[in-house]
Amino acid sequence: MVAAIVQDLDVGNLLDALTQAGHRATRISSTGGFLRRGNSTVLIAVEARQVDEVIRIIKATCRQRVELLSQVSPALISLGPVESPPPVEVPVGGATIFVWEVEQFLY
Ligand code: 2BA
Repeated sequence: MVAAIVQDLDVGNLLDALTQAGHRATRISSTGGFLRRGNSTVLIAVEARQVDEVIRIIKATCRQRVELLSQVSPALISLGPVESPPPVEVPVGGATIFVWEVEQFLY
């Protein structure tokens, strides 16, 4: 089982490339624990010999981007005008990939 957490901007191209290469995939909408922004988790069950190819496809279709993270909490803003520090740049992606063995696979 390959699970890839990818940015929503990349998931369409990833699903296209996987299906064109003959793989089956499931997209689950997910949320990153750090930024609390939406991302996508794609599950791809393949034979062990196909894992490298799937990882190549993920790397070819998902790229790194920079997200801006505001350092002022909404709670502080609600107290009145505050001088906000500049947002912090956070690199995200291309993809966070997990691979594990599947014990049973039933239709
Ligand atoms: P987020 O948790 O929203 O993290 C977004 C980006 O923020 C991360 O990008 C990383 O650059 C940074 N980041 C995360 N935790 C941090 C921390 N404690 N301190 C400083 N910077 C931090 P990526 O590493 O590319 O991760 C993208 C998304 O992949 C994550 O979104 C999360 O949904 C998932 N992910 C990453 N590592 C994971 C892990 N070990 N287990 C489960 N999910 C993971």
